[in-house]
Amino acid sequence: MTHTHKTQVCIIGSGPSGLLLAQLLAQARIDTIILDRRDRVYIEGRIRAGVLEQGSVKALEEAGVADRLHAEGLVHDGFDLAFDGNRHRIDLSGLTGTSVIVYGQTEVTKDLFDARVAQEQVFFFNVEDVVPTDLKSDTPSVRFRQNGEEHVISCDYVAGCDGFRGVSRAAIPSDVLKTFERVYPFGWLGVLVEKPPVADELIYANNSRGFALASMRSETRSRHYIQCDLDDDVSDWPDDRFWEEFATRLGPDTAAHLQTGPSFEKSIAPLRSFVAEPMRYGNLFLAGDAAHIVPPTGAKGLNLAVADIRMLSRALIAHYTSGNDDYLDTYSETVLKRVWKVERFSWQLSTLMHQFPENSPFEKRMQRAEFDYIASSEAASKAIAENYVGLPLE
Ligand code: RFL
Ligand code: PHB
Repeated sequence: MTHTHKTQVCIIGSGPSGLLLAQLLAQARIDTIILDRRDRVYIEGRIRAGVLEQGSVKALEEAGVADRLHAEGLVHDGFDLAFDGNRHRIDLSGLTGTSVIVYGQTEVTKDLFDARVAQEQVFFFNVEDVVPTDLKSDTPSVRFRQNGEEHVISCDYVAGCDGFRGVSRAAIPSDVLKTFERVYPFGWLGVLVEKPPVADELIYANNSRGFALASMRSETRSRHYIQCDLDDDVSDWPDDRFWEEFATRLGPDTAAHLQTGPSFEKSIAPLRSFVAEPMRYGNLFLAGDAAHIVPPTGAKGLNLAVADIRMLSRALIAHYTSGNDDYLDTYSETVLKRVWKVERFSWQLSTLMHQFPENSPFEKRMQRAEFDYIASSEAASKAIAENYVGLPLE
């Protein structure tokens, strides 16, 4: 027996993109169903991004889920770039008049889940074999299995918010979809530790042994990363080895303030730049990691997902409240313009701040010259600052 369901927008994926879209649509009384191949505990446990642009904060306010963020988030007015021991502060507030907020993706996800559960909205977790169909028709549907039972959801629109390895992008025929990709020759090893941060602000460091980032989740919890080899495993990095390498890369002056301790999370993520075009096929709309990936160096992955969702929710709300489809029709084109600018920034900062095995002595000198230029030029620092705090939506 097949269970049938009906909704206005079927959202595939319950990460930050899918959850935020559902909340913004709920505010406009638009009905949604969310499905995910994992469950809430698993999704909330994924340790990922940590820095929110003001535009992302505004979207969370509009979704009615920003109270804890305002109470617990840390406002950051700047961050440091370091190069072989020299430090240069990017004064975000002074250069742009704007700051960013340090608040973990895990917390954003928790707040969104709480809001949706409080409204008794529909989720299907642990679903399998999700297949979006009839996407070019006015009555698309999404089929899936849960606990061995078949389900089909008929809807007006499908939102593909199912991340880089989801099924939504794959539902676009290969003669329509164009993809662009750069895979970086290293990964990031990240640890969480219950110790105060090294400094009040984030430090991104390029050292001859590789990149390091000193970040945080609160005044008592730190999140640190180092560049590692792609074939490294977390078991290659016991805590002692991590702390020694991290301290070396930060340099003695900064490392003097480093408090070490046992890590309670340790993971390795590959670095990739990726864009899929177009982000619409019939009545399927892609958003977030389902359509694009950035390397984490500019802290843009989550913010870019939120920016997509702001545009997609605006378009769906215009359709349902005034019958105006202009925003739906221009969604892919408008969003992709900004996506490419953010891809450029993330690629540029990643290229500046990492050690690339293939770099010649000339390219290493170019990296150093670029750092020296940024450190000596307000214009160059401002270009970094305005990208870091977030470009306008359109
Ligand atoms: P997500 O968070 O990947 O959520 C997608 C959801 O879809 C579900 N799903 C499916 N559901 C149903 N059917 C299927 N066939 C499905 N396939 C997948 C998944 O279970 C999941 O729940 O995408 P979303 O919502 O677009 O959010 C994007 C952000 O999560 C992402 O951009 C950032 O986390 C990227 N990112 C980072 N960004 C930063 O700004 N700073 C970071 O430090 C940072 N670290 C990271 C990251 C991404 C990582 N990934 C994807 C491997 C570290 C990692 C490890
Ligand atoms: C983090 O705290 O996880 C973080 C912060 C800044 C980045 C990437 C990750 O650029």
